[in-house]
Amino acid sequence: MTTQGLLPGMAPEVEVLLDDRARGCRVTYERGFLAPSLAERWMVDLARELPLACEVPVMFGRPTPVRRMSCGIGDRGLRYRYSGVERVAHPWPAGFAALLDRLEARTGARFSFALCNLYPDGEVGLGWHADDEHDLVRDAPIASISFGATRDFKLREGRSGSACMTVPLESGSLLVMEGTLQRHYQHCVPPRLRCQEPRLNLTFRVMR
Ligand SMILES: O=C(O)CCC(=O)C(=O)O
Repeated sequence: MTTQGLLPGMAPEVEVLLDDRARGCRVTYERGFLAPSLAERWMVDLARELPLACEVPVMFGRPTPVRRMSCGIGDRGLRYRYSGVERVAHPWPAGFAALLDRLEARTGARFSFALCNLYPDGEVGLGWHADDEHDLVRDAPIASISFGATRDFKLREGRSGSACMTVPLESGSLLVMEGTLQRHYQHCVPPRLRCQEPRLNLTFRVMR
């Protein structure tokens, strides 16, 4: 895949959306982290090349098929287990070395794995959860790059209650969750029935 548009000169402003100093965590957002034409091309290439498969997570104790598709990509031999699903790393696509370098410069983390989620349309979302699984290095940053349809990302404190923040994640944007965020907050991508376009998201993680 082409890496044109990944040049450091592209980096625009970083917005701090949440700065919870008492708990040592924050969330930042960078619109236009990837050039729009690059984001568009990668969306098509990734959806075509990656072995995306529908998930059957265990919800309320029962395997429940969902229309969201996912797959893991990353360093050889890594696997990620969550909600009864296991994703074994498919090799990084061509062009990702430069992306990983750029994410490292931006976050200080060398990501070893990314979970790819494909939402075919706005009926499909992802429920409240924290990325706090055993396979992840605790408190390492998680970097999320979005492609395609803009979808809301919500954040809430604790494990119940309403959202304290809603961010429309635009194509080519980078959202970074840092510090102890996964211990104290949950996030979700709620359904948006009016949205008919697909969206693809990559969350880069540091595995144990
Ligand atoms: O699609 C997104 O923006 C969020 C994905 C997510 O929360 C996850 O992979 O854990």
